Amino acid sequence: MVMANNIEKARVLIVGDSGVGKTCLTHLIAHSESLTRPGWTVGCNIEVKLHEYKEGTPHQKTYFIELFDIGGSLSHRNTRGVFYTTLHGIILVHDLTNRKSQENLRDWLFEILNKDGKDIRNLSCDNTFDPEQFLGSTQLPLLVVGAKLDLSEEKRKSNQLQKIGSIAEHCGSEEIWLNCRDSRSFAAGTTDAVKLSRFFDRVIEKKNHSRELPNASSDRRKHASAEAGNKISSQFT
Ligand SMILES: Nc1nc2c(ncn2[C@@H]2O[C@H](COP(=O)(O)OP(=O)(O)OP(=O)(O)O)[C@@H](O)[C@H]2O)c(=O)[nH]1
Ligand SMILES: [Mg+2]
Repeated sequence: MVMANNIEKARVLIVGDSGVGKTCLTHLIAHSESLTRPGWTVGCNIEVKLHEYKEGTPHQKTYFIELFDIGGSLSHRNTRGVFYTTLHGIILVHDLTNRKSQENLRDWLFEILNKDGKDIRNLSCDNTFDPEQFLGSTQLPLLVVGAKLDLSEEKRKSNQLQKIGSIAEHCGSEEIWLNCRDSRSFAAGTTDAVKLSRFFDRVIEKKNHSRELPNASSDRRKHASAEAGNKISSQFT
């Protein structure tokens, strides 16, 4: 039997505006069940998911994915930076019935990357932060989740992700739309379950890669910072 403390860990941050559904989503991922009445998250709520890396291949290995579900309320803005120091992936969550919550994902990304990659701090005021370029060069895996699909008649009918102009398109990441209160949303074998599993595989690869090359990420960061400084970024929407 594998001892729990021999299992390696990788960490994913789950961010987005208050009330978009992060705690429901986190619970669903970790426990495969729905959570009907979550309270507002104060600080950070941590859940753990056992993930089979490269399941079904000779490289299969069990990992812990630590899910850091960050309270989205504005009042915690100044203190939540402590959670951004070690991370191997980010899930950006928005509410499909609230367009503003999608637009705000850019600010969330900036808040995290700015903390993690201190080199880009000075770019905050002159609008030159380009998340796509920065993410590309840090190779930090990203997943975008649109919650409350059950409440969005329009999105349910269209039955297709409209990625054009979205942050997922801009950053070249996958996007999932779902009802976080439906325990079947990540049922085995569904497209969304496969997307999530692939995302966690990339998170683990990111972790293993940064361990192998301890200096590489800071080199890349410097490079990204220099490049981002040369580029005027556009708005997402
Ligand atoms: N109908 C529906 N309700 C949802 C869904 N996801 C979340 N909710 C509800 O939305 C409310 C807020 O969800 P939370 O998961 O607490 O939101 P949060 O993003 O964690 O909010 P903070 O902790 O304040 O940052 C709760 O009442 C949930 O039950 C969904 O997919 N569909
Ligand atoms: Mg919460």
